[in-house]
Amino acid sequence: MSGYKLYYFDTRARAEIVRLSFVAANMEYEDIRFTREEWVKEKESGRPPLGQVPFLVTPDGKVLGQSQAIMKYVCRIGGLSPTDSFDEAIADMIVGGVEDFFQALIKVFMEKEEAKKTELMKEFLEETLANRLPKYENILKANNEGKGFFVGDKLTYADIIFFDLMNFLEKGEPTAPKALEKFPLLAAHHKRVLDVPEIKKWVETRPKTEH
Ligand SMILES: N[C@@H](CCC(=O)N[C@@H](CS)C(=O)NCC(=O)O)C(=O)O
Repeated sequence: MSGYKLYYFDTRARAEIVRLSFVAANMEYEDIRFTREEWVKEKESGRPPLGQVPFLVTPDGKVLGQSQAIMKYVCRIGGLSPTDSFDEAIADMIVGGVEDFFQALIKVFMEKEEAKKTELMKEFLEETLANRLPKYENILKANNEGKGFFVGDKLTYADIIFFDLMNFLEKGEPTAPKALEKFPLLAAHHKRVLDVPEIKKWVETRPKTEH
């Protein structure tokens, strides 16, 4: 029986939350990075359930798509899921909010005209993100005065996905995201996640890619 296999391209983007979950849970997996040509063949094979990457193949050959579903599955079996039902709902609310950010960012990245792209990114940082971050600071503060993690008393996928979004905005540079400068609790939370030894080791040694 082989181990877990995660398939994606040679970028962080949608797969990084799964890679971070595997490393934080101390679970072995194979990080398989398709070239575009390999992906075309793989897609034609019909194996990816929704015709997309990332997808996961489990040791017993089951296949799962959608990055957030894979992240939650890995965290569930790796002990990084909330145990209380309401905490789980809060964690999922955080995941949904990060997806809102991602959708807004996709619009920025799809824009071909440079001037318009710069304008959209400015709008994303100064409006979309700036309006939402105080709300994330409040959510964090509501749990243990903001001294720990988003829910419960240990790292969960809610912390991982938020950490990864901030990394993404900093082009993969993990330390002190500029967006969190005015949010001391979120900035300290970011450092707390980065200081998880397995996460620190991974972000320091992972392949350097643009996205
Ligand atoms: N919501 C999906 C989005 C997946 C997605 O858009 N994947 C893109 C790469 S980021 C893809 O498969 N592109 C290749 C294709 O569609 O052929 C997720 O989070 O997994």
